[in-house]
Amino acid sequence: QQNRAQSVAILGAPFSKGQKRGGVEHGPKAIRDAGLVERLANHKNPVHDLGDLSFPYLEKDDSFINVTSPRTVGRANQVVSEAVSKAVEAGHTTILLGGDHSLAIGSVKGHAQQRPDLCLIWVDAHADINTPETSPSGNLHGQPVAFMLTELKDKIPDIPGFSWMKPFLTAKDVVYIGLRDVDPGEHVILKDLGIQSFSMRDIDKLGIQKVMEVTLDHLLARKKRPIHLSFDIDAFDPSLAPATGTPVNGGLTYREGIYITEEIHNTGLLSVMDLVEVNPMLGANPEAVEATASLAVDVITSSLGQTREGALAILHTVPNTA
Ligand code: 4U7
Ligand code: MN
Ligand code: MN
Ligand code: MN
Repeated sequence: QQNRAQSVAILGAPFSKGQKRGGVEHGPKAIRDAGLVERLANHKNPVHDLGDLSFPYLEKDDSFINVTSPRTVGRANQVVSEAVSKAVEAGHTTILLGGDHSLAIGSVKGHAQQRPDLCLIWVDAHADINTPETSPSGNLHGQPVAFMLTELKDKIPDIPGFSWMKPFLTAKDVVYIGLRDVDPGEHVILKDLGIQSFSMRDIDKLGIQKVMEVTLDHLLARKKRPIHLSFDIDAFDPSLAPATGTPVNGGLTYREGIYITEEIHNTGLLSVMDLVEVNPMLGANPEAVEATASLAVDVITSSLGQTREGALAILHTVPNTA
């Protein structure tokens, strides 16, 4: 039932405490204002905008080791996890609008509750696999993957706010695309666990077509299973997506980004998608913010089947003039 004949649910997650810059909590509004729901009006199945989640405010939330706002991020992710799990259970292809990338902990966890055999495609400039000990910043948006992986269980201390979850994914279920800013500790983890990853250099060398072929083969060759796509807008080059907190030069072109999502759509297996790290307070001007938000909309619509060659629509034949 996770096939094409599925309705779509949109969930907003206005949350920013996985990092220290203000504004990313306005990402869901910016993406909606860029016309997300209108652009999905022709979608073959119903689209339900479920509105924004609300997250508990915690008065006191001291750092743990160097991790900032652990209880706030932990509780918010518990909310996300329950909402995503419910939406998937209801039969929706679910789109989570961030918010910062720490939200992926709850999103992937909630998805896995319904689809334990899921695989994860992480499109990002960053690997987001720091442990609390390796993190240079203490920001949880740079650590979500580490919280998910069973192989890293012993590397993650008991962080306040996270007792509700246990690791649930293995390293062979994950593929990275777009990496170009990987911290030393993360590099060791990627190597040690043998995680399949395609850096921007790999994309330069192989081309995006080959990268997607190997990615989908790695994850799906043995068995078809649901895909979780976690898409950080900073995977794109900052010239295309300037309104984000941690831009890194040398990112995906528009065509590479859209090719990734088209190929994922073509599997018929996309089950949940996160679109995160759009920060409308960080563009140099309103045009920069609009460009970033509108790019986010394009990524989402193409993941859901909008094509560049023109879709097979209700109109199968060209009408004759009377
Ligand atoms: B994002 C960083 F040190 N690796 O851990 C860290 F460079 O969700 C950046 O991908 C993390 O945007 C970026 O803080 C997190 C840093
Ligand atoms: Mn990133
Ligand atoms: Mn990220
Ligand atoms: Mn970022």
